[in-house]
Amino acid sequence: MHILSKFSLAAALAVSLAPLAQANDAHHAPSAAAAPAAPAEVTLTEGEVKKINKEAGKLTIKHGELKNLGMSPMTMIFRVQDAAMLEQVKIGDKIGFVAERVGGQLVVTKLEVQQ
Ligand SMILES: [Cu+2]
Repeated sequence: MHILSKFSLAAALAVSLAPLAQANDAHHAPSAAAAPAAPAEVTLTEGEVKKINKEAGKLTIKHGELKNLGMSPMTMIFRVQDAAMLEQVKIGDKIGFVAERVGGQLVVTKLEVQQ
């Protein structure tokens, strides 16, 4: 009885650890991949460019709800992943963008100017 319960505990642990390892892999993939390796469909959040700071590589965006960050609409500063993004926009532009938390900072990882 004692041995049996030990065995089943080990088995249960092995089963419960397996999905955890997979989840970790999945979590690491996007942060390492600035490359277009992930074919995941991305939802763009609406925003309006309020300020462009090329020296600091930052954008002030009045943004809609950011579901992936659990953030309500507001105006705030984001770092941009690629300095070229700052050349794409001008103040007042309506944009669609994706922001992610990278090393404690909010970074725009995708940006499209809306027509
Ligand atoms: Cu915000």
